[in-house]
Amino acid sequence: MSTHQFDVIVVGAGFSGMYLLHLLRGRGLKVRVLERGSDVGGTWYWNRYPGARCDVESMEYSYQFSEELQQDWDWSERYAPQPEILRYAGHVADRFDLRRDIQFETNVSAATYQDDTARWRIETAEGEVYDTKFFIMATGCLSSTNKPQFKGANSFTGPVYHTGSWPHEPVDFTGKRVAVIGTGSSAIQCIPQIAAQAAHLTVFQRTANYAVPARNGALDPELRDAIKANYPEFRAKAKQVRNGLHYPLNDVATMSVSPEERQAEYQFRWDRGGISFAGAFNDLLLSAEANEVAADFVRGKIRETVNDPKVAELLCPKSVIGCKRLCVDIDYFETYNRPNVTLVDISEAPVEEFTPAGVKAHGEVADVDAIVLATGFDAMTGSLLGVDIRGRDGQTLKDKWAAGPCTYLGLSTAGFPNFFMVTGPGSPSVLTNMLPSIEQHVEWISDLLHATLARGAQAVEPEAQAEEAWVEHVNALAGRTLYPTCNSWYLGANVPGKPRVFMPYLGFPTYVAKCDEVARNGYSGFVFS
Ligand code: NA7
Repeated sequence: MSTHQFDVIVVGAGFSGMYLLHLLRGRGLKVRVLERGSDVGGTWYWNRYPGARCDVESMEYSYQFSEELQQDWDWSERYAPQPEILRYAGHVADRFDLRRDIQFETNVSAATYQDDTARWRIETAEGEVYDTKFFIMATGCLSSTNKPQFKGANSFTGPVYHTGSWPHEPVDFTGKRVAVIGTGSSAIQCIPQIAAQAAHLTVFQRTANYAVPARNGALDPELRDAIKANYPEFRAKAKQVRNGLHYPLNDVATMSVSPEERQAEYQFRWDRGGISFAGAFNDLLLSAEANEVAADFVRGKIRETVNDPKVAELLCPKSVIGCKRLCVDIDYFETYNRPNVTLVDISEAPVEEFTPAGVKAHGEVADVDAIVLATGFDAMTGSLLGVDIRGRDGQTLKDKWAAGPCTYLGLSTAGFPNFFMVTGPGSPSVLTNMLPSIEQHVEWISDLLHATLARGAQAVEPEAQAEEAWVEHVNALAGRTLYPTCNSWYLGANVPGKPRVFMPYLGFPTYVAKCDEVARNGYSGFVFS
C-alpha cells in the first residue's frame, strides 16, 4: 500500500477546511482535505431537515477574505435557508477550484504522531494512509450527532431520522403521523414545517426552550447595497462586538432603567427579530435578576401566543435565558395552536421506549409512522474524539481529555505537536458568528505554520503551562457568568457521561487580541523544536 505524502492534511471540507485549503495552497503548501461527505459544506451538507436555516443574518454569515466574493454573492433572505448556504459553499469551491484537492467520502479513523520523524500518519476507514507534517482537524463544533439509546430503538417499524444527518432526498410527511423528540434549535426550526405537512405531530419535550422571532423575509435590496458599499467597515465593526456580530448592543444594566424603558427595549428587539434580543442590556448573563426580567418578557410572549394555557405553561422555560443558545424561530409557538399538534412533557419521566408502533412515555404509546430525533450533537469534542488521535509517546487525545478538553487558545494541545483544531474547545467558536471566527483561526494557524517552517523547526506545540493557564482563564471567564448554571451542550451536559466543562471562550475581541499578542511575541506559549 502506498503512503501519500503531504505538507498538511485537513479533515473536513466545511467552511474551515475550505478556507484552510485555499489559504495554505496559495502559500505554496501541498494540502489535501479529507471529507466524509460527498461534497463541501460541512454542517450545511448534513443538516438538511425541513426549515434548516442559519440564525445569523445572511449578510454576516459569509466569508470576508475575498472582497470580490462578498460583492458578487447575493443572498435572497434575511436568514439564509440551508439549501442556499450549501449553494454558497459550492460556489466558493468552484470559484477557488477547491475540489481538486478534496477527497470526498473519506472517513479519517486514526492519526498518530511519529516521534522519530515528527510527522503524522493518518489512516482512513477506507484503508488509505497519509504522511503529513501538519495535521488539522476542521471538523466543526456540531458534527457528531447525539443519538440517545432509547430502549427498543430497533423495534420501531417506521423510519427514524436525525436532524443532523438528514437524507438527501426530500422526506414527505404528507398524511403521516410524526414524532419529534427534542425542542432545541433544530426542532424549533423543523416542527412548524413538519406540522404543516403531517397528519399529526407529537412533540416530546424534555426542557422548554426560549425562542425569539426571526422576522425573516426577502433581503431588503437597499440594506444589502448599503452594506456592500462598505463591507470591510461593516465587518470591522462586528469584530468589536463580543460575539462578532453586527448587532445593537445596549451597554446599559437592566435594572438601571425604569420598568417601562426595559419593556420598550425588549419590545423593540422582539419586533426587530433575531438574537439581538440578547443585547437588550449588558448584563443578561451576568445578573440573575436581570436575566429573570428578560426571561419573563419572553414567557409573557409565549402565553400571549399559545391559546391553551396548559400548553403555554409547558412551553414556558424555567431556566436562565441565553444560557443555552437562544433559538430564533419562525411560527414555532404558533404551531402549538394547530389541531394536529400534541405536546408531551417528558421533563419528569423520560421516553420509556420505542415500540413497533411508536414512542412510549407516561405509559402511553403515541402511534406514529416516523420519528425525528432532534436530539442535538456531541458538541465541540465529539468529532475530535471520534478519531483515534495519538500524540507524543502514543498518548491518546481521549485519555488526555478524560476530565474535559485542555487546549491552548482552543487551537492546539500540549503533547500533540504540529496538530491544530479550528474552532476547538477553548476558542470563542459557537458563541460567535462562526465565519469570522473561522477566518481568524485559519489565518492565525497558517501564519504559525509558516513561522515554524521559516525557523526550520520540525515541530511546534504549546507548553503545558501555557495551556493550563488558558484552561483556567476560559473557566474563570465562564465562572463569572450564568452560563454554567444550565445543562447546555456548551458544558457537554447533554451527553450522558461527558465531563461537565464549559468549552467556548467568552469574548471575540479579547480572544483575537490575545492571539495577536502571542504571535507578536514570537508565539509565546509555544515551543519550536
Ligand atoms: P440541542 O440544542 O442540543 O437540542 C437537543 C434537544 O433534544 C433538546 O431539547 C434536548 O433536551 C433534547 N434531547 C436530547 N436528548 C434527549 C433524550 N434522551 N430524550 C429527550 N430529549 C432529548 O440540539 P439542536 O440540534 O437543536 O441545536 C444545536 C445547535 O445547532 C443550536 O444550538 C444552534 O447553534 C444550531 P434537553 O434540553 O437536553 O433537556
